[in-house]
Amino acid sequence: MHKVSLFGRYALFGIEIEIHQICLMIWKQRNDKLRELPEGAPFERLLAVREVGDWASFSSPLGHAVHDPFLMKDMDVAVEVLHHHLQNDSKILVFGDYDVDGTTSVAMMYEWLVNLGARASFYIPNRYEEGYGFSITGAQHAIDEKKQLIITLDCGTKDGARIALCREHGIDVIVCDHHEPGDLPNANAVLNPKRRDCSYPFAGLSGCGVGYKLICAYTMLHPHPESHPETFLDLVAIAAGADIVPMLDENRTLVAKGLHLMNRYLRPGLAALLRKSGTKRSTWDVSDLVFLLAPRINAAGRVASGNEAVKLLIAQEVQEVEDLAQQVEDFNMSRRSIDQDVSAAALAKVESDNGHAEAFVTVVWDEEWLKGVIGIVASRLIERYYRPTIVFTKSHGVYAGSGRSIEGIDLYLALEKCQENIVQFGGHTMAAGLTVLPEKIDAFAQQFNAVVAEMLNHKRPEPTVYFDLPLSLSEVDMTWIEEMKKMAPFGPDNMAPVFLFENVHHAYPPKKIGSDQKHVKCTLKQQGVFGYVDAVGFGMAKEWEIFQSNSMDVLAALEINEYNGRRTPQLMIKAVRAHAT
Ligand SMILES: [Mn+2]
Repeated sequence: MHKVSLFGRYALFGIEIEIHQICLMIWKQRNDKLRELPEGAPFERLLAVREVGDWASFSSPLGHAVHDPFLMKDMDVAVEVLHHHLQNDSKILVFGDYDVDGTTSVAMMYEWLVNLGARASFYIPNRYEEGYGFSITGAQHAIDEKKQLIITLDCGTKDGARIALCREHGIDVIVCDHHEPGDLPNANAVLNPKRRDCSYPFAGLSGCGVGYKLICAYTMLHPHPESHPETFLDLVAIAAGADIVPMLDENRTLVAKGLHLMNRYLRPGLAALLRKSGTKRSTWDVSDLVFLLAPRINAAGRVASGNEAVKLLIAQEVQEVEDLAQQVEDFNMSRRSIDQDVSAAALAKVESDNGHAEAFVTVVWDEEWLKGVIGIVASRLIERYYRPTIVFTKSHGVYAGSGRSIEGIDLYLALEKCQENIVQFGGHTMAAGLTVLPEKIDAFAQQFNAVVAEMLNHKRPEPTVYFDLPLSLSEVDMTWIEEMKKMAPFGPDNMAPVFLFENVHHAYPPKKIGSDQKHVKCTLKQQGVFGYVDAVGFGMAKEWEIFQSNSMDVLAALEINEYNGRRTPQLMIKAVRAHAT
């Protein structure tokens, strides 16, 4: 089953979102800053609209140099501290978040340290007992175990108090993070490209990407026969795919290299996970990272513990790999069913809330909901209502919430403005986590609504689906579709191109296809234009009525269909509407 994947701009976080569930979408040209459309051949126009710049360089991300890691603030100190502890055979604790970014970073850093002969161990906090970030239990563990160095990955930026506690006990701390910084913790080094005082050329790295930079920097200064940073690019690529970071600049290079590596060699744990997923594919792209690997790796931390994910990513022994992969697959199955139940319950709650129709946000809570799925549920509620959304559950006496946002609303900023009703919060523009005292939950919901209403100027936003260019069917041509593929890897800020075809007609009656008749296959033509083009709309049978009409507008990506050795261009339909005359 094809997923309407990277064309949507919703927070995916490794979860399948079908964007055409939102029925009233505005169709909009992606780059509307351009006063008039560029001229020329279709591909030239596309590159102009995308403001790609130097195509020769953009189209070969594999060949790109990445940035010097020492451009990152504190990198020199981090390498020095790390070197000191490796020289002294110190006890090192690798601490990371329970999500995909965190567990891949921990697997990477731990494996690398072990390869160098270090006395390393790793620690993933329990989502339910400890919550997000460098936990007090984790700090206490490091103190009790007499660790001498802690490396935090994908967290730590906002954990000043716990880091200070460890420092008081003589433990050195290196933070590798990419979350929005507030007051910086007093760690020996805080590696975070989002620091205001960090002049690293690219702020969009994942947490795993930041950890990778530390490994690269160390290896530059202290080469070691067992230190091969590039062997971890598979993990860096998965983290970037799962963590909704911009697929631009260095991330495109790191992801392209990671996929290149995975297509030559798959680490045993990933091979096992892909086998369990039942996929028949033999080469991997970003959507496999996002839809096949990320949800499974995430499921461990959602349902049980992220430790199993780390163990699987570093496992080598055949039976151990098999057992762990099965366990993770089972976690993913139960995640799915819990996710469905909680989503249904949350929808019912919102529907029965009389005030919701007037609100600018969706805030919903229930003490019984599983904390591990509330972020996914928030994403699903956005699909339905298209509003910034926070879903809370109760955890250790407080409401713990997970929020997702829509285009144009910086969730982190919105929460910052509601601080008087929040115990703790952290995150990014499109996703964040927070805790709220039970007696303040109503006040928070009201204030959050007021803040977002203000940010929206009290105008309800309309969900928008973007296309790059209007095209004529006669311009659909194999040669440039082939060339366009070099824009990959696709992801946020570099979505796969989508085109508008106006006033198209059926050359033959359209057909419903697939075992469940959910998909549509048709052949399209345009008046006054030479040639027919085949088109497929996955999951589009629900728009059957529109497909019956004489004249449609279509938003579609362009792909090449291979059938019996014949290669022909094909429209992958993303949205349809009746053509307005
Ligand atoms: Mn992250």
